[in-house]
Amino acid sequence: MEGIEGAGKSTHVWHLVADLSAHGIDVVATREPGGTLAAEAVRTLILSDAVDAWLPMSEALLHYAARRDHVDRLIAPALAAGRWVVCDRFADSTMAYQGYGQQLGTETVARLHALVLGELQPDLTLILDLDVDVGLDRVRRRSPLSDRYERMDPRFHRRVRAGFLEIAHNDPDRCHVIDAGAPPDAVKAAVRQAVRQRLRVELAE
Ligand code: T5A
Repeated sequence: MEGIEGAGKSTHVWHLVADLSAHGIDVVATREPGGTLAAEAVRTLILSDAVDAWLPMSEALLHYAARRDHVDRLIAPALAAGRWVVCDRFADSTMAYQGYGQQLGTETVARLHALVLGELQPDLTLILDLDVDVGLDRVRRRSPLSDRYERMDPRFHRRVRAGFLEIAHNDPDRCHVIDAGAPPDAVKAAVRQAVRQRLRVELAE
């Protein structure tokens, strides 16, 4: 599940996991940056401190260090055991935030991905698309204490949103864009519909 700040990823990861579990699917919910002890430690490093604490390349390397640990210790073993994995953010976040947002460049992030994870990609990526101001407003209403990215310039967030849409445009077989400005129930129904169609699983209403 991908998208800008406040798009509703966490909310809909949990709805989806509940839907899949109710359908008898053995599913693991996890998040990035994080998901394992080491990756959660990297999360703390990345999300605290000043906006300019990390240079774009250092930050991308930290995200990929965390991701490799997350894949090796949690995601790959779960998949090997036949479980489903629903992840709140994954590699497209590095492409969108560091590649587009921090202007590290898409080629650089793609090379980093190939080096660290080879061709590993999710079977389905749901991109919750939302107006940047609406997303930041939702986040601020939820909690006035913001992390490093939430404090970044709205122009940064607009590049991130455009980045996600370009990722989806370039990889339509894997990515599905959902209007996250719709009411929560409509977003939930769109997520369910996309999972049904793309992963060919029956989910009850
Ligand atoms: N990052 C991460 C990178 O830069 N590179 C990377 O490679 C990776 C993996 C992670 C930060 O790290 C960056 C991106 C992030 O900035 P985080 O704390 O995990 O930090 O932040 P987010 O993933 O952005 O999570 P948020 O909690 O901020 O947003 P969510 O999960 O999209 O939104 P959610 O579900 O918590 O909802 C936000 C609020 O909106 C309401 C919810 O009730 C909640 O109050 N809401 C709605 N309101 C109205 N209508 C709807 N349809 C709504 N859906 C949800």
